[in-house]
Amino acid sequence: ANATVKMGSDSGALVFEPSTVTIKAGEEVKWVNNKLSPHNIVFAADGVDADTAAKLSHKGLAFAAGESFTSTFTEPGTYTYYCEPHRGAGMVGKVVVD
Ligand SMILES: [Cu+2]
Repeated sequence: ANATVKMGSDSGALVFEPSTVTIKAGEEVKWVNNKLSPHNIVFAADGVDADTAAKLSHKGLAFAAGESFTSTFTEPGTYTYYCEPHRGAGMVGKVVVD
């Protein structure tokens, strides 16, 4: 993967770390389950069409530490996502594709 994001910080905060990653078109992001599971990845359809958002999302919950998801981003843009169980706690992130 060209960027790796931890789901849950090492210190046990409900965040994606880092919360923003920047990649180039055609590159891949990997999310690795870390602390305070379960987590998932849901892309918002804001500025991205719903089909693309659905394709990038991984709605199945990851429970085990070390479990991971990957998505490849083919189009430049800013993609926002959240963790469904922890959205209210502020577990949100962004992928910037140059
Ligand atoms: Cu979460």
